[in-house]
Amino acid sequence: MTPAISQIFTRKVLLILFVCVLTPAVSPKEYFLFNDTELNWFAAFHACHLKNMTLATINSEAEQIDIGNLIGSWISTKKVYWTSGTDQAKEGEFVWMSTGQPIRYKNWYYGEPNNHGSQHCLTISNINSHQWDDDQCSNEYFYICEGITECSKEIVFLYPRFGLQ
Ligand SMILES: [Ca+2]
Ligand SMILES: [Ca+2]
Repeated sequence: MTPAISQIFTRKVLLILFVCVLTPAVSPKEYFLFNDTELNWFAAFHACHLKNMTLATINSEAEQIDIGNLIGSWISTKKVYWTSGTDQAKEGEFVWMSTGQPIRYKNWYYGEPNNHGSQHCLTISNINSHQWDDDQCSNEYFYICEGITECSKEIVFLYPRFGLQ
């Protein structure tokens, strides 16, 4: 590497470190709402993969707030979104299908999950303060995908040992 290229590379690394790492509250992932087509849960899971993303997971209060801010609150139309939460494998044991991890952080609406009429897929909507509900996986709703942020992609590129799994 010539000194000039090395200097540019170093400057870029420092800039990315400053913007992406040293600034507070940077989440390694980013949510994307898809309000164009309503799909069943399986089709939504597939649709996210086709976009090189995964159906959303919510692992903390901070992520819940992020996703709630994106969805917004009820005005005149109820909007329901799929996440990757499901208890299809074993009734009552919800996991995030996108990561395979059990659901630890929980934000169920009062009385949910109730498995009413055989409900196995986790929705979040613009009513009920974005609290969660289990719903029939064959119903058609909008969906939320998640991907890693541009910052994270840069960091993974420059520092593979910090790679996000
Ligand atoms: Ca269920
Ligand atoms: Ca329910």
